[in-house]
Amino acid sequence: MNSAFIGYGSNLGDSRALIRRALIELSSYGPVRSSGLYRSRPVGPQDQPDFWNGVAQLQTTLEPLALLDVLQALEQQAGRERLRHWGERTLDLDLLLYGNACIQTPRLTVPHLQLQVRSFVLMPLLELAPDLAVDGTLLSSLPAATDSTGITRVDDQNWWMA
Ligand code: A4P
Ligand code: MG
Repeated sequence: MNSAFIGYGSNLGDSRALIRRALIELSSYGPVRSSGLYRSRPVGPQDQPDFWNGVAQLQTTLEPLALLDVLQALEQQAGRERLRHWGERTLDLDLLLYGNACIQTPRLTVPHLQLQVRSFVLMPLLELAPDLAVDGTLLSSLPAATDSTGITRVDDQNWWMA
């Protein structure tokens, strides 16, 4: 079994329902735990709605590229359209970490490139794994790990099971 951390985000449509459905479908590939649910102001273009964000941990035997296929299929199922870079979306699923793997292929970069600078990713991730380190750096020691500007935790870890 490998431990994968997946960042989820949505700011179009019925975001809570779309994320919940994706987490339930992910559960068919192994046990899933989620962080609490967060509301966050958009990073990137400001003329878009606030996001719903969180991180899920999946214990799975799926290999990284097979997992990316699953994540992209779930994005499609949620009616994802690629409108603009860092823009609005019904569902974004990013593979943040896959065990200790370091992957650089045209389709997949792991650890995720923006992981260390995004509070809306680090805060929920550290809820699930407070002692995580990447390349020898404790994620909890990064400035973005504690910068809660524009970010509010609005629900607990069981929010998607209710
Ligand atoms: N790809 C490479 N590595 C990965 C990976 N580790 N996980 C490739 C997932 N995909 C990966 O993704 C583009 C390509 O990246 C994929 O085809 C895949 O092969 P995309 O999601 O279609 O592209 P995008 O959305 O234009 O860019 P990107 O960089 O994924 O956007 P981000 O970084 O996900 O940013 N503000 C708040 N508050 N909350 C948010 O969730 N999200 C974004 C989107 C902007 N601002 C936000 C939020
Ligand atoms: Mg993405």
